[in-house]
Amino acid sequence: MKITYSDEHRQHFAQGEIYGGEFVTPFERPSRIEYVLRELKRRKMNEFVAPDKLDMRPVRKVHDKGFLEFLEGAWDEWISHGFRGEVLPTVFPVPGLFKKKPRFIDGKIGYYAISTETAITAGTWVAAKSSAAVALEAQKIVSLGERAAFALCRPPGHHAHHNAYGGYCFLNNAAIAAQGFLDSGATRVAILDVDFHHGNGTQDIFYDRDDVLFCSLHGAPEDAFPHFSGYRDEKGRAKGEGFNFNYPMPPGTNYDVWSAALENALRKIKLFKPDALVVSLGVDTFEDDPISFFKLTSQDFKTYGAAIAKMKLATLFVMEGGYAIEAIGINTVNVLEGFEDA
Ligand code: SP5
Ligand code: ZN
Repeated sequence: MKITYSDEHRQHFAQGEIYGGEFVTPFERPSRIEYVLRELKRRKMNEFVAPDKLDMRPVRKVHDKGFLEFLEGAWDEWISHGFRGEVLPTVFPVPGLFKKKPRFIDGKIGYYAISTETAITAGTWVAAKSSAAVALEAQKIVSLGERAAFALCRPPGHHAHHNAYGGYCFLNNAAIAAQGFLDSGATRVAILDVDFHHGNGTQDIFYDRDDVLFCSLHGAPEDAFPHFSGYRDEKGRAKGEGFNFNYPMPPGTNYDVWSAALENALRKIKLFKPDALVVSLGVDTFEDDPISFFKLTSQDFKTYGAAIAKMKLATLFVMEGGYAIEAIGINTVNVLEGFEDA
């Protein structure tokens, strides 16, 4: 299958995140993508396509105008105040505080951020736009008739809301691609999120809509980031009710349990009869992932790639998380190979 990719992801290389009270090198780093590229080449998956300049139209349909302006200008504004570190939130509105957008940069960061591990740096906006462009290019390839494509996106996207960033995500690449499918003539699009973390951003963006079905398999919010969403009773709102399915699972979840949830989600997707399927492909469900708690083996990734192929849908894989650096390539390409060999 064709793989879309841009070097511009390297423009986003934050130096630090707060983890366990320490300032550490972010788990989400440029080398993740190098490992995937290396493994793709090793297995002779060589059909790389560079993206066109980002079409902002689908981006503006899924993200808030003020939010996009904030992301674009945050670094310059930060620097203009004489700050010398990376852009990090220091304050958050809790429920009950009137949430009006502040004027000063610290207030705006807290207004738009969901968490602290996601630093904005000089190159973040360029990299975030290139990541969305990579997703949209792969969507175009599928809309033009290919059975499947892989968007090797970085930074990831599924934690980015209509008007919020965090969890290493700025623009919601999978949501933008789903919107791209609709704008290219699809009537219904399904999104299957297999990243270890709840796809809170994607859920937020499509929560009121019945043209995009969202199914997410993830670590239960009692124990896992993003902690405040991903419960089973979040089913959608208004017209969107019945078009959102969450599959929270506890620490230690292995493939027997995980694949039963996958089968259930695939049944919902089949009933929805989508014109295209977007897979938010995070491989942080791996047993050795440093920040997650599922127990999938490298072989399991191949097995579920094949299960997704059996849906016989036009399928777009969009890269999300995965932090067991050396295994990211093997596990990601196992999904793609399992899909292709099925
Ligand atoms: C795209 C994606 O996978 N984003 C994940 C962002 C997770 N950020 C916060 C993680 C906090 C993890 N705490 C784990 C304690 C485990 N020992
Ligand atoms: Zn994740």
